[in-house]
Amino acid sequence: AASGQPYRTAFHFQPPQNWMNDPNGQMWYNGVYHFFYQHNPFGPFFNIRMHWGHSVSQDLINWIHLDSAFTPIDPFDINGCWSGSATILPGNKPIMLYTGIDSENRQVQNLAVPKDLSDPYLKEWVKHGGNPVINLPEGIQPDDFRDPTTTWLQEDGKWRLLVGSQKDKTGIAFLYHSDDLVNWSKHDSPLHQVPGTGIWECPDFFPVWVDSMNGVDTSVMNPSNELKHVLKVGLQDQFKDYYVIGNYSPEKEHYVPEDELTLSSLRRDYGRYYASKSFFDPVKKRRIIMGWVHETDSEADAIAKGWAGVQSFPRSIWLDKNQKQLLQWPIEEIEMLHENKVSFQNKKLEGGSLHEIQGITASQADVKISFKLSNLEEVEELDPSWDDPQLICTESDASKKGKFGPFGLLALASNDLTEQTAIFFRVFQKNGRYVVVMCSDQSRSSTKNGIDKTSYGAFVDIDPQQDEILLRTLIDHSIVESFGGGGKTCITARVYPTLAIGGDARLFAFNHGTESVVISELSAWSLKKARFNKEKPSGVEI
Ligand code: DQQ
Repeated sequence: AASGQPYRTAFHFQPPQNWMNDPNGQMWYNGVYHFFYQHNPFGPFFNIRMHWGHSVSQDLINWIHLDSAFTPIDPFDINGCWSGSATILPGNKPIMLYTGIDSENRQVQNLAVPKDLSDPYLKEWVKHGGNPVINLPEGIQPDDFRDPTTTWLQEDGKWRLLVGSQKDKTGIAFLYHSDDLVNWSKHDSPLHQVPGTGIWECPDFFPVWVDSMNGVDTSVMNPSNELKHVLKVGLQDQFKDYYVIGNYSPEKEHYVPEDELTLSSLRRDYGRYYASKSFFDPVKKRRIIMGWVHETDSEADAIAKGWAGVQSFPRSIWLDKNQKQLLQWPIEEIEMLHENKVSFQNKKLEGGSLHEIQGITASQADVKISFKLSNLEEVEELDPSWDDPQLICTESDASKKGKFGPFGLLALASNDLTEQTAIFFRVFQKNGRYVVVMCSDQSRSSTKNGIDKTSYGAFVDIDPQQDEILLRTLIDHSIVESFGGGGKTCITARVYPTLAIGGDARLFAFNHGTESVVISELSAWSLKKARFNKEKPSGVEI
């Protein structure tokens, strides 16, 4: 981190400066990954007149920043180029659909295509002359209609897409059909809707294999029930992404989730994370998602920093073997940045002890740790009224001694531990079953005031008698992104240490429970800095 900029990230995507929110239009095309994002190029704060920032990469690690792909200058988007998605058409032709806020402040959906398919970076985009291609439906408020998904093609030759909306607080994913991607008609019934959830932002709808970690392209059919479909929506009122897993039949245009979408539905991340979007990577046959990690400091802080907003590290995403939830894992390319590996095995962490993980750069690291528990008969009963894991983590922070837990990592810790971001587990029993809670406690993350230091928490669906409790944490100066239970539960925290910065940050494994736990294995690496370069006008990388 440059002096005066201790919170710039080393390997999490950021634009050179100013505001960034949602990931948009990710795709792989002819050897290049494209990442677009909601961007205000004029300051480190949100402004409705959004542009589409654009960066390209060959490995999803090192990025080249290009000029904005879309600017709000046409009647159909003059008040903002909002979120949208890419589709690669048969014949290898990319298109983009995005929301424009038109000259009358209505949200409409627009189409754009690359100007020159032989430009490897697809720098210039041409907005379709007939925009908008989808107008505001009747009976919908002008600011309640946005964020088109990737389109998918089915056997009847028709393209489909979803647009997020609401009517009288019922969250809606409108379904549209088209033969030519230009003329769209709204299907009679939405793909899905749930009363009381408010507007659905940035819907993401995609198939997953029932028995493979591979990803699958959005248009793939489901002849022998080898696929399920995931619908993820962002609830603006909650500022949280939720998803359901279900069965989709394009013939009947019917989507039936296996569980209802509610405020206790599954989430891709239980921390600071929103507006996530996935895409299919044909090179490695995987589905990758990124999500917007918003600041938790103030607007004055943003102005002092000159920037606001980070993206989560790209994750592979697939269906768990139990078919009940998604699993996520940092993409393997992170290994390009690994250096200074330290590791050990079978180390007992007595109750009330700390073990420093030395030999790596603790402010820029990748840590994998697994805990083995025994004597689980001794586990505490979970208070039956404690059904909200976030509340458990808030009421029992990292300093509160339990029996099994808290144990985990103290990341971005200062010398005297006044600053620390604790990621930890507690194990309980309830009705004869074990319950594992994962927490990320930001309450001591910074000595600074005026920061939202909310603690996050979620259950991890594992049986600690059978399985070790795995934790992987990516630490990057001001972001701590954690994967519990091998990717079953993800929690991202945004933190601003004042002491635990750069070379002064330390990393510990800790056990603050009364029972000992065994670290069956630890591996940790320093991470090199990824390259983020601006393209020179000549087209040569600086
Ligand atoms: N952000 C965009 C909208 C979207 C929201 C505007 C979600 O298109 O609904 O920047 O964060």
